[in-house]
Amino acid sequence: ISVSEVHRTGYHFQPPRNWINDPNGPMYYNGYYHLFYQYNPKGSVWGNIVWAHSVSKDLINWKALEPAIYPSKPFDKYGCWSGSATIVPGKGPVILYTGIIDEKNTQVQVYAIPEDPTDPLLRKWIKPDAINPIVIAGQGVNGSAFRDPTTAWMGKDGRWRMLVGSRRKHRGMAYLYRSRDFVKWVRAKHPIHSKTTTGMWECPDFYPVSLKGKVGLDTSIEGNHVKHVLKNSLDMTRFEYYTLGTYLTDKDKYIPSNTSEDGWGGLRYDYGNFYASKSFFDQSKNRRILWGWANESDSQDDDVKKGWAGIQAIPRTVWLDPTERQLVQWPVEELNVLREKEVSMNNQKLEKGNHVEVAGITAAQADVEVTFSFSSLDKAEAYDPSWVNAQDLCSQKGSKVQGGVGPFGLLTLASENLAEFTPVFFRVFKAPSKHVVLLCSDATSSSLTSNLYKPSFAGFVDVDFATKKLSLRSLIDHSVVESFGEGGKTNILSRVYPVLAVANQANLFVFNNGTEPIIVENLKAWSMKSAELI
Ligand code: DQQ
Repeated sequence: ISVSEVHRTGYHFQPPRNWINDPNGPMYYNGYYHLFYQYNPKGSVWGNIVWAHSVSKDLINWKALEPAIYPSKPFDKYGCWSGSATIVPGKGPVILYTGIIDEKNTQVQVYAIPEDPTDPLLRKWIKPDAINPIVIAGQGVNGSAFRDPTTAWMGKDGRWRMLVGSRRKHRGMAYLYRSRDFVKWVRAKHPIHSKTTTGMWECPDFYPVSLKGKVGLDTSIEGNHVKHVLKNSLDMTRFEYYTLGTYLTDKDKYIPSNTSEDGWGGLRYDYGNFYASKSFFDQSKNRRILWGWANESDSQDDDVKKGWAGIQAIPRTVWLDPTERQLVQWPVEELNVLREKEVSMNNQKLEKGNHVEVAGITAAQADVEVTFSFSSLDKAEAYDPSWVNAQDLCSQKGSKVQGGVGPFGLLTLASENLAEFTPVFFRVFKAPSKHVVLLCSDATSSSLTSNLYKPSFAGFVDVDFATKKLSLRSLIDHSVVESFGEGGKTNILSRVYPVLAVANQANLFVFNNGTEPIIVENLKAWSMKSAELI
């Protein structure tokens, strides 16, 4: 296998070649899922941005069509940047996206509709000249920081609303626009929300979640039985955060609840490489699905050599945790159709320093689900209250640093002699009145190659320890380790580029490096078939 192929994904979405970034305008319409995404048709670095287009019946196997939206008009001559789809009753799908009109990256919002609404694949899109651009920055708005319109929702007053991401100096904000006909949009006096010091809000997303159960809701649903989610992508760190809160519909204001931190330290969908995400309501299965882009973490030179860069994370169903303090995510159920050979491990005890191989599957392209248990928390290390940043803590206390309860978990993409491995593990600490659980996906030892970004990604896990168990699922795919802790409460996607632990030279282990013995109660692992990505 050539260098360019060995790290290609088998079931995470990527096109045959070239650069990709943000997922755009995802929707389900007339029997097909549509995924558009930011794409450079001319190379494997960012530039020449168009909306590439793929369709699927199951969110896993995709067929690429011609780019749907590309520079063709004065209002998008310099690029067709991110945006969203809204299915407008009686009208069909409408896409709103950001057009770049000059070399200074001045941004306007553009309206596009299918040329032939009866084409089930929605191949051709038109941008009516008479109405475009539908929104320009206007007075007091920073025209080079004015982009990424959301899916629109309709209020009780019959008017549509949508958000556009922006900033005023260092204050991040989401402007609110209203329209009666989806064509003429008027900016509301106040942004729906803003926050000091976060910098630009890219790719805002705003939607309701049900207080009960996992069902997803149409974006226009409002009322006492829902909370709202506002997510923003911060270009200064390439991290996203979200808050849960209340949408005051009479004032068109969003108020984050006091359980979600609003700002840099806020809740994250993913504590790893996951950016510019966007959700949509899948009316065929009544669920809300989240897409996110996972950038490369090798060098730009490597990307040029490979001829490709960027993947999409596995689409995730998203719902509100019963505690109402956070969201929960889980890979869409359709992914399971790729599960092939299955192996399992039951009641395997791991003493301090043990690692045990999970043999018999294609460890470089696999899905693993595991539940660990332990009989006591007494040996948990003391938690130092100054440890507020999970990633710093993980880089200090990696998998090789012995602990009390943990580190324990998986060694993914491991070479035989462990010269390379990407550990995904838990570590439990004892604070005065509670336990603090850290989930870490540490790329430090993932590759013998040196000029790679190898962060110790980590997040805290909000758990109830009544059961003394912790569960983990990891989707391993050559250069991707995408993990879901405690049923999807804390999730981390890492991009890694091993040189030894590739193809059939990759191995998978369970391990424990804490003094408290750990039981692998139940582990199931599957070789994964490749998705059709044609
Ligand atoms: N990517 C797009 C922008 C967006 C950014 C350009 C986020 O519309 O703000 O490719 O990754």
